[in-house]
Amino acid sequence: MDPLKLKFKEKATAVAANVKKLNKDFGEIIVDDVRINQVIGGMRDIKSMLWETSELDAIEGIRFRGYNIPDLHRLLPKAKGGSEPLPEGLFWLMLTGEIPSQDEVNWLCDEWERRSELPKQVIKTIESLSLDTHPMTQFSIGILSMQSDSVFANKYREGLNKADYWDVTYEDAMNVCARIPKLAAYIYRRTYHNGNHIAPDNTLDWAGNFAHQLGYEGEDFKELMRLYLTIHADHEGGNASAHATHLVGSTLSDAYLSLSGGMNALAGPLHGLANQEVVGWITEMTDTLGTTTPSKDQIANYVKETLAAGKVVPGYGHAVLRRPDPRFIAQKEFAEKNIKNAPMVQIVWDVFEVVPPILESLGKVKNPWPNVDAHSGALLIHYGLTEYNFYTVLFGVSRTLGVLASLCWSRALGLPLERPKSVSSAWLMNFIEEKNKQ
Ligand code: AMX
Repeated sequence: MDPLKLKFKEKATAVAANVKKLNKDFGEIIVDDVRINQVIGGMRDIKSMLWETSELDAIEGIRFRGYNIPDLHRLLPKAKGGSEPLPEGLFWLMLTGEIPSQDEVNWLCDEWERRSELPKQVIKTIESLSLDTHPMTQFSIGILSMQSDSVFANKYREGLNKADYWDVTYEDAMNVCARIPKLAAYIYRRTYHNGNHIAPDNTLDWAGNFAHQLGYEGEDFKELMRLYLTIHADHEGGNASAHATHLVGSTLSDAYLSLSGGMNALAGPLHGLANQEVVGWITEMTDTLGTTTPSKDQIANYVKETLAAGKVVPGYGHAVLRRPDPRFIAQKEFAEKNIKNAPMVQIVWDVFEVVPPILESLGKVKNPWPNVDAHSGALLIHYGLTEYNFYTVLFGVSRTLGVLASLCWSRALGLPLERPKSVSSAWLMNFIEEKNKQ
């Protein structure tokens, strides 16, 4: 058994025993109440699912197995000469709860390289799609096209003991994580660079090799990818891509089917597509104003026009967070350290000053602060990755790590089919009528 699988097995076996006992001894204890405005309003805040890999605090932001983003920056192993965390390290952390050593991360990087070949049918499937198919649609279809390779699905068909679900899910998760940068890079080069593909450089780490296969050789861009693919990986279980992956997975659909479901959720403009929307919105603003250096007053007027047209300001607001997203701050710090005089970055910083008071003044926006998507596009533009329809795929490559580490946990804990109760509006009205009679 490989060292990560062995460690995960040890940890998960202990947690599974605790969870079983918790359910048996305290299963009837109430952890939350549900209000009608939560039933109607997208189930915000209802504590109703188990998710081991990360937890989100409205003020502090995300913690992965207890470690916040500055902790990850400090503690996770880095590439030689680099200062950004390696995403391989975060995957190890999410599965084991332990910060890995440099050797452990090197092992994982080699292991993913070993598993990274794309099955032939993937290329055939992607090539059958028209070039104007959105990169996220190509990505989701590409993931599905690998499904016939699922170790879980094939073993399940042969007859698989429940106790072994986690083991084959781990194999699927490792294979998908290994292949996903290659799939994303293939889609990028086919869509924007005439199918001029670049062979992997297996002397590089997972994120560095991804940057190389996209066609970006600068060390700063590789560092950006290491940071980017770390901070987008997981945001507890209730966000749409994580929850969709979990829901599909709860039917015992394998990692490929589950991840594709999650990626379809990520492709929505209120979720992961917001990173492309932000750049689209800024570009429209600078085109309309005829300047790449708009004043703060000009930005404020443009924000007000956006709102008056009944649109959201992309990159701002969050269903859970109530402060500037630490993932936004991490990207801002990266830009402060590595980038000088980038007009789009400056606009992002000016928007950060201008937007919150305007959103606050509406009196209904619960979080006027920037989220992760407000900054990422400006960094990519600076390094020359200007094709912003592709940005959500980058998010998806990273999110794959979190949702598949979680799928391993769900299988190891034996979590059941997810099936919440829905009610009709007539049921709610009747419920109130009955309550009023009491
Ligand atoms: N611009 C304009 N209005 C906004 C807004 C924004 N950025 N954020 C929230 N609002 C509005 C909502 O549309 C809602 O209006 P309504 O009552 O007229 O329908 C009202 O404020 C209350 O919404 P909320 O409770 O503060 O937010 P929510 O939990 O319903 O939604 C989110 C959260 C992210 C969908 C929302 O803030 C939004 O649409 N933001 C812009 C899109 C975006 O950046 N999405 C990316 C989020 C991060 C991610 O998942 N990658």
